Amino acid sequence: MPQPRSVYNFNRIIARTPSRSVVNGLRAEDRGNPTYEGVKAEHDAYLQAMQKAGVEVAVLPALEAFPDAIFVEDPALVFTEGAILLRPGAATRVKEVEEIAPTLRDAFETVLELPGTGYADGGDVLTTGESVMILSARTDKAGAEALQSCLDRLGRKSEIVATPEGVLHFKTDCSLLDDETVLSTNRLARSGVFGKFKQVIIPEGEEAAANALRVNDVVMVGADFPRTIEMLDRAGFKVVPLKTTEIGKIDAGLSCMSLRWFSCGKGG
Ligand code: CIR
Repeated sequence: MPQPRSVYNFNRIIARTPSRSVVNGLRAEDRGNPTYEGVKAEHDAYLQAMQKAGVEVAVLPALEAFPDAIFVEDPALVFTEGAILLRPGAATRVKEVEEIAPTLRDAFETVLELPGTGYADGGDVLTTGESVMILSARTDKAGAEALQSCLDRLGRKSEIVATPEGVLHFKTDCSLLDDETVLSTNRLARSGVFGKFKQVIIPEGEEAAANALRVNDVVMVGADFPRTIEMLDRAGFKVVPLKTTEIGKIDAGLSCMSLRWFSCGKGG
């Protein structure tokens, strides 16, 4: 019998080397370009932390034509049961799906494609015991419903909830700390989406720290957020601070740089 495991137990990830064009990555508000060297260093440290957390890392080559392709979380979703190819809501990112599809077809026996014409970004999906799905600037109603039909086929329950105005991706503002606890910004927690969870609220002024990432025993947190780090440390979590200053300039955080799943061997 397989051991019961938590949704944050992963043994494999897929990541993608940043391209030099990453400096032109999409952003809602311009705070200056990130540097390629800075992004690369942050990405390297992230991959090292993943290995240390016990995960086998596959790294795909850089794609110069797609500045945001380093953020592999958005064009697809992966689970032990299979993968889903999505349709990102940003026009410049739609073709990232074709780029990642062959890798997913090699790694998973079941690879579903989002039906219809709606848009859905992986960054809008928080996988808990259920999968919480969201409408946001990037995921529309048609995309969210199409994604629900795919999740059904993989045997995953899901719900569609609303992201507050001004939040790019659902996971921009929250992450899972353990099976029953979420880390959330105050604005997202106030919207009432996490009714059944224990909620740990990000200290005011450190909202970008909400995109933390629980992987096995550790919680990866942006190194620029000392109050969040201290709070989680005191709460007993094993915190691994990682620099996100450069990727933060293009609206990214720690979850965006990998597709994570627990592989039981063949077919996922
Ligand atoms: C974008 O706007 O698409 C990228 N610059 C950032 C993507 C962040 N991805 C994520 O939160 N899952």
